Amino acid sequence: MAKPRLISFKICPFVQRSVILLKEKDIDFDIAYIDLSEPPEWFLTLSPTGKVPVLEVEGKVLFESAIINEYLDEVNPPSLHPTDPIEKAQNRSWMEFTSPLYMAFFKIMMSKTKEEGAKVVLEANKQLETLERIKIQTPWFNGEKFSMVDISVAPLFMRLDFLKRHFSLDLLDGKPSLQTWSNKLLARKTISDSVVDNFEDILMMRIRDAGSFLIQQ
Ligand SMILES: N[C@@H](CCC(=O)N[C@@H](CS)C(=O)NCC(=O)O)C(=O)O
Repeated sequence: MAKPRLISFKICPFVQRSVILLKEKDIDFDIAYIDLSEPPEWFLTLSPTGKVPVLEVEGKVLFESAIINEYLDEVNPPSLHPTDPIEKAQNRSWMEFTSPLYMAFFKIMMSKTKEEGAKVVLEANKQLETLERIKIQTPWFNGEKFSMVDISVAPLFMRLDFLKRHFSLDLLDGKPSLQTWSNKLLARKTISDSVVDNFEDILMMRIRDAGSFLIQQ
């Protein structure tokens, strides 16, 4: 495979999913960061949705993080999916399940009032409780084998850990299986290396700029 180029925004969790996969598979890649508040013309020409991630590979353009990751997994064996079709399909369902939780994190960051924030936290909590109930294997989602579904949730746990450490907002409180899973994921090198050095400073700046309820506490 020719060296792919990933177009990124520094705090985008969806790009982070692709970065983790690229690192897990030890694929050599270039990364270009853009500012989504002022996307460059070349990016708008390249991206059909105006969203990151975009992967340029073999002279082609791929978009949507799940599709990018499926492609990278397929052309760089061994696959990080289970081989059993039903188990693989179930994994994909749970990967899909985690995606709206990223929007919840974004809304928590951007909520201006405590009431607004509490509403999003309540909704996110329900989804996390569902995930807690089905996470019965350890250490990873499928037991001993690290897989795509672990990658899909890792950026979320990184952001929940950030909320806990900086704002004492602990969405994993009372969810021991998820907490154990999160600890394990956040200790993994491909995951800790999947964000830029000043990742938390940038998140903090966004929270301040948004006038978020988090900093009014
Ligand atoms: N479903 C998409 C979501 C990607 C996404 O929402 N990316 C955000 C940044 S984290 C974005 O590019 N937003 C720009 C916009 O919506 O205009 C994926 O998984 O790739």
